[in-house]
Amino acid sequence: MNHPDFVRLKKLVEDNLEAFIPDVDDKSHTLREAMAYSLLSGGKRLRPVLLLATAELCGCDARLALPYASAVEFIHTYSLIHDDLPAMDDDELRRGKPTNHMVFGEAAAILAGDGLLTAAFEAMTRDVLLYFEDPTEIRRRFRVIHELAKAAGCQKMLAGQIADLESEGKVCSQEMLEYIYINKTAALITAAVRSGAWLGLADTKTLEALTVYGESFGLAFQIVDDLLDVRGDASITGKISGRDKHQNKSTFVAQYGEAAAEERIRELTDRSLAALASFDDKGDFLRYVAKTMMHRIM
Ligand code: GRG
Repeated sequence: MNHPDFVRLKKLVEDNLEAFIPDVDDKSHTLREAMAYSLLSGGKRLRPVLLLATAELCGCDARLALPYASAVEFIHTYSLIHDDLPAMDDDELRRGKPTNHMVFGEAAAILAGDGLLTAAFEAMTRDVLLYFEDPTEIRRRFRVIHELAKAAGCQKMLAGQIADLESEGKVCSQEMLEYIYINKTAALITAAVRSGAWLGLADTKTLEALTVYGESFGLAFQIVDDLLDVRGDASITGKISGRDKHQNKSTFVAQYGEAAAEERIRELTDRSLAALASFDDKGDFLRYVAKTMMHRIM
């Protein structure tokens, strides 16, 4: 992703992310080290960049959106740490480095994930406290907190994860597979896109268009991730390839093949672009992100 806006927004995220890790006592420095290890070990920063981009698109200064952009990356990183644990996907490599539990042990990795999830809500609510006298300012921030809580919670990301774990070794219907992908992956991406819109006080039509964009792009993103797992090069993906087959995962590619996966990615990308039809050139960056993601595998 070398679009100047991606580079600019990613830098803004990276320059500010560490400051949102709460200070900890010297006696618990391992916890902070484990949190910082995963948070600061690279990653595309896709979700926070999307949040900042839609905030700007809807008229909110990206700097004001930083606590929320950081929060979404904290939540995403927590999910990766927990997903890599032996009790879940049992992975050894993430973002090109040993996974959190390989370095700090399982107990510390669980706590680092918990710490990041909690810190996300601490960062956002601390920001709300700055605006406590102004109902409009509070309302737009609370919308985001509610949005991210729902996306990370038991109706979405966790629902997708449990269904994913329970589908191992089984053949799933396309409906079930997409249920898993929509919740496990697309929900947080959609919430990031919608959060920027809430911060910009977007109207209903804009919010609906961005929701369709986020859902379609998020679903395509997971199918791309499946294809990369089959075709991938660990030096590009930062993960060991072939893990889905090894774990007997029920993925779109495993069930329908690579050509069908490519076709579905194309359809979903077209749908995400169509959702931006009324955005004129202000939607160009979001169009770029959707197309670039599709071109990772085609
Ligand atoms: C374990 C709480 C918990 C939730 C699990 C999101 C999730 C649900 C697990 C993470 C592992 C996984 C395969 C998620 C699918 C989404 C995905 C493709 C994640 C990787 O996202 P990228 O490519 O990663 O944006 P970087 O490293 O660039 O941030």
